[in-house]
Amino acid sequence: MTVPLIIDTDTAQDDCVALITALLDPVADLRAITMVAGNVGFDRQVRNAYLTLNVTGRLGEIPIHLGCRRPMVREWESAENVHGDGAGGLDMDVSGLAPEAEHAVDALVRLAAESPGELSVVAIGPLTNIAMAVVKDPGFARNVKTLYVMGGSNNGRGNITAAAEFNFYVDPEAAKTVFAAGFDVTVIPWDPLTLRQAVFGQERLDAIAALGTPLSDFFIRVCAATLEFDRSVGIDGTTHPDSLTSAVLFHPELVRRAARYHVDVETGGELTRGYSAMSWGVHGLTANATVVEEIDAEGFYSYLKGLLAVETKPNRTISF
Ligand SMILES: [Ca+2]
Repeated sequence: MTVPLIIDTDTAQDDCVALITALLDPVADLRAITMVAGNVGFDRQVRNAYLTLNVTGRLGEIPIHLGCRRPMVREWESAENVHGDGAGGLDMDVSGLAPEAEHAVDALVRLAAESPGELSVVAIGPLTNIAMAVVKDPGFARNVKTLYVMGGSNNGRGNITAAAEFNFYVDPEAAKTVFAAGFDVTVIPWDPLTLRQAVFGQERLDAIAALGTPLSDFFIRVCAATLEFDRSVGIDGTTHPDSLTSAVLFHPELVRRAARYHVDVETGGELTRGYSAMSWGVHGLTANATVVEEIDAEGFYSYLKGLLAVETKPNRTISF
């Protein structure tokens, strides 16, 4: 059985890897890519999505819808200090390629309404588009089968501040809106899950590089800037929160432990903007989300490595 889905992304580094999973995994039926303001400049993110489609040989097959270019009430803040251009300096001729005329929020609302209860959404950037779809269509949360969110930390450290993970920090109002909207939502947090179980150290990166495929070359290149940043902050490898999010949707058997939590997001704190309060059931709050706590880390790495070993034929020449 295939998994029909939309990926909502701020395409840079591991977002590209998540797109690769959705483009190559036979289980995945990727219906659209929706773009949201996040990691790097908006137009650069679109280019990174084209680069990813291209390396999988699927350029022109998946519609890209452009979404919100800034958070709901705040100014956009980038993570270019972490990701550079988000694609390791890779580039290509994008002439003749055009995103859809339909706005991402309209596409999310329409596609979910066209097949109620069937479509999953993997949200791996700030939650602006998802929240705006909730605002626009009160039936959106009900029409979506499952929402998989990369964001927040489960009573752990942040990455953009001590308290907050980037996606929730950039648009905390959107994140708060989404957790109050009644989705069937699964959360893949930054800490501890990603930091403990989805970091690829040098040995794994060497093994991926040795595959020698267009995809493995692309992977190493796209992850290079983030690897340098990660090492500068004491993380010994590349981090894969976004591809982990899509992977556990396609292969729930990768989840070793998950639990129900009440998740809410701080919008007013002086020091804690974007903090995810994940309450584990002892505070009298009704659970509204499933939070993944532990995965089969070796299985996740093997899964990605297996996909990167696939010999693809890029549609256009990749330059750098
Ligand atoms: Ca992302």
